[in-house]
Amino acid sequence: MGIRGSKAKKQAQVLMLGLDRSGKTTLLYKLKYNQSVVTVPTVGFNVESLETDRSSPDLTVWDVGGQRKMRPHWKHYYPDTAGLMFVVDSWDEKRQDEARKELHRVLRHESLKGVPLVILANKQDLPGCCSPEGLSQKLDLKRACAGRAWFLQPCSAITGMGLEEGFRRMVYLMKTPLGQTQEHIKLKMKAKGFKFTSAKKVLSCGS
Ligand SMILES: Nc1nc2c(ncn2[C@@H]2O[C@H](COP(=O)(O)OP(=O)(O)OP(=O)(O)O)[C@@H](O)[C@H]2O)c(=O)[nH]1
Ligand SMILES: [Mg+2]
Repeated sequence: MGIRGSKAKKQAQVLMLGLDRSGKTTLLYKLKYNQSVVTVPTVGFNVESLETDRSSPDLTVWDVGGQRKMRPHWKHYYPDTAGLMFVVDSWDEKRQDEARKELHRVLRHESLKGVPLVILANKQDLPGCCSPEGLSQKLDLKRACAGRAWFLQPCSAITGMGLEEGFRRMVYLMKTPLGQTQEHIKLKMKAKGFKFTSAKKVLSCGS
């Protein structure tokens, strides 16, 4: 842990879930180190700290393995979650129904009631991938996300496109009262300059 002045900055816990191979670990390390890492399926979790600007809490991001055998353990990470990110493979159409079921199951959990959600529509670099609008319909987001602040962010963990924006939107949603429309959020985000300044590895386990 580094020393960063006399007053410790607040930390907010962000839980990142999604099916196996959706790209969670790849995107976390791309965002943090701007490096494309070769991943293996995460057994357990990775956790990284991301620093934000002075007016926002730093983020502790938990990347939990998404294989079937890992999913019963997801609930142990729910307490103290300030923001939920759900990563979906936009290219692998065959698994989008499975992704929808898992997402809806997660959102029904009492501990995550009202927690803001950012869906990361990953792998947008692949030709023929599902559009964000198409994915929104396939995941039935409007219905499943009623009662919580949410945003769907297209991204690619390989090129880095949309990653910072996705986490920026998460910070924004955590600070914004419910009831704001997606368009309103887009407009506000354009006007705001928010940057991750640096990031520090806290602990890595699993993969
Ligand atoms: N083309 C492309 N490939 C990606 C992208 N993101 C991840 N991948 C690839 O998808 C595979 C799975 O990525 P991981 O990051 O290990 O997936 P994960 O969600 O962490 O999987 P689990 O740990 O099993 O839950 C790897 O071969 C990545 O290189 C992307 O945006 N575009
Ligand atoms: Mg992983």
